[in-house]
Amino acid sequence: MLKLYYHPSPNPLKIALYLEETGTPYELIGVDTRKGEQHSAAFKTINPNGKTPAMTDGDIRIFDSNAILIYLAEKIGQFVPENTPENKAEMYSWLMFIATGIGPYCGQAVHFKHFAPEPKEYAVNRYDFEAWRHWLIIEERLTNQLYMMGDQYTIVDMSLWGWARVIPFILGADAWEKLPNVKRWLDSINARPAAQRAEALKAQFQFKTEMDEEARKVLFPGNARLAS
Ligand SMILES: N[C@@H](CCC(=O)N[C@@H](CS)C(=O)NCC(=O)O)C(=O)O
Repeated sequence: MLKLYYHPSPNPLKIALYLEETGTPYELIGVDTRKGEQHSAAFKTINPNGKTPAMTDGDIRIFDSNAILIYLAEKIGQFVPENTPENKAEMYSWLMFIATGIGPYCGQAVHFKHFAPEPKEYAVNRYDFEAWRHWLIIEERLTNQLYMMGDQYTIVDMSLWGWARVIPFILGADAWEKLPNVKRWLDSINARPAAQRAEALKAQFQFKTEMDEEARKVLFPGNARLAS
């Protein structure tokens, strides 16, 4: 059976959504990243990068959320557009845009706005600007179509959904005023029973929620260099 190594955060949620949408049986294994479980030797044999999500399929291991989505889509064959060169070019382009743009810039925007010490004005400005720039490209894309690939709901939407759920935390409470088409698209996915099941998975665990000294140490290990 597939095993999903999971924490209730944007990247693992993408995979949970795909599995729930397709009704694929899987075992859910919690990785409490605020307690540092992502750094264990056992977990790093599955994801050498020490981050969630990761997955095993028998003896096969897969890590990095969009790689997992592509692997699952090829294995299960659902929520992918018709297999044409044009569709594949478009799908891979948006998946990479999300993996290399939306994810990292949103992650850093959250880090500098909510967790970094002062002075941070330069970094907040840079990452807020870039996170906005990426989301405004998505806003444009969704202006005249229902989903990222057109009329069809696909793994590109699922990948984006992981981050879109937390846009107010990333961009600010008034972000939806400038992203009405992203909001319309997000509401349509949030209304899906599979999205609600994916969101509810966290109730199976008691993940640490405090961002205390221990959590900062394991989530931001680079800070140790500043103290020395
Ligand atoms: N590129 C990776 C990024 C994974 C990632 O940053 N995961 C976060 C949760 S959304 C995590 O595990 N953070 C814990 C840490 O950085 O120690 C992916 O798309 O899967």
